[in-house]
Amino acid sequence: MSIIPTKSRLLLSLKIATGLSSFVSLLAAAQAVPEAVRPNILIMVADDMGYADLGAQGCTDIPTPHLDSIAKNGVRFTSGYVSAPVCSPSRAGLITGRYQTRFGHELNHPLADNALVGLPVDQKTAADWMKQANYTTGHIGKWHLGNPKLPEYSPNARGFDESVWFPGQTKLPPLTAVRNGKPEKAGDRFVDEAMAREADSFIHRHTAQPWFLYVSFLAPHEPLDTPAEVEAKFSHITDPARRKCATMISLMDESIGRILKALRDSGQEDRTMIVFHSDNGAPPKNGSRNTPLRATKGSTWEGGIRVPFVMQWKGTIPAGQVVDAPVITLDLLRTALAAARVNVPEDGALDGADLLPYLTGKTQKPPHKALFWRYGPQMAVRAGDWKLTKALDRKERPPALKTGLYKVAEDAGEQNDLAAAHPEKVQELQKLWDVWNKTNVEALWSDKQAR
Ligand SMILES: [Ca+2]
Repeated sequence: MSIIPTKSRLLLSLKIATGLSSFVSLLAAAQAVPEAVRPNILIMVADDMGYADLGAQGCTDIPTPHLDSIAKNGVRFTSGYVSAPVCSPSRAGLITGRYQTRFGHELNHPLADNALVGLPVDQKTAADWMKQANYTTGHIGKWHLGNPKLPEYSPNARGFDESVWFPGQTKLPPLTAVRNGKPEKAGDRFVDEAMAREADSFIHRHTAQPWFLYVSFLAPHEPLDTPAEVEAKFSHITDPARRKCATMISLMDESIGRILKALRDSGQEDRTMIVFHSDNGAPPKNGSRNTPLRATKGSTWEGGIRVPFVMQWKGTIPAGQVVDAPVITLDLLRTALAAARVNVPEDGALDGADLLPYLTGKTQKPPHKALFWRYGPQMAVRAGDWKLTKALDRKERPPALKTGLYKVAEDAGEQNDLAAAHPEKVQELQKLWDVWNKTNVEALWSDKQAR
């Protein structure tokens, strides 16, 4: 059986037979995405980029035209969440489509990429799911789901046909890329540009069969490494950390521009679902900003878990949408599987929602009744406009856990604690969280950073 869907084959043979490429392009556009086409899935993730640092979200000192183009061509989620406020558990949630607290991946594992532990091997990853659906699967960039040098935790062992891992120690030359387990030197001037070059290659090499590609950038996480000639463009920014952050985000955005161009040049733009989000909010010191959200990375205040989040799928998801309904990165796997026409058993295998019915106007019902977080002693639940949280604000001295009830749909900065005025709401949300928490297990390892 051919791996090229019927309508694609038809268009391809028309194109070859007639040479009327403009006619075929028009025909393809008119049909939007043909039913038989299973889209490519491209998920791009920034590391520690704050909610405010997106042009489409009002940022004025860092240009992000390519990220903004994704929002313009598709959707910008104003309440887009990750499932944890730090790197590793956030990625564990994204890559499994499950609350990572269900399987103990609650905290950053010790020693980062040198860990002896990692994403539990009994957990099925997005790459495993997509590979079963005959997708080609690729990983490029950061990993942080276990030591990639250990056979059981490497990206290749977790469902990825191809992996180019970039260790995060530095973003400047000399760069090391670990391709399918074998280290090699990369000659690029900045690590995110090296990732874009790899993604460009992947996209051009895989045009016949649908693919799933996870591009995991290192910007703007510390260290604040920047090529001097690029940083010079931001010399008007006086705060050094902000200047370096602007440089890194700008370089990442240009890298994303190269990846989007590869999709266009290879004729795959309309059959690719593209997502970009940050893996957690900005930390206190990398120059990125969460304004107007409260607090930072490492907390279940909004500044830790609400992130820049945009998505496009031309011809299927209507363009120019700004969606305020809460969504979470756990939704991405289920949405990708729905797009790939994979049936998911209703046995609790996945926690996310398929976003397509909501984004295409087939339903007005928001994707979620409630979203939940547990991160060590911190917790949060968001249901509709409301959020109940017990969280740590690292900017306060001394940092201390605080509880509060906020109408976050109106009070994104979590300034107005309504717990005393609405005890019944506190009780309702706490009960929701308690029921959800019964599905969680104890953290598999400890992390003193968690509080
Ligand atoms: Ca991170």
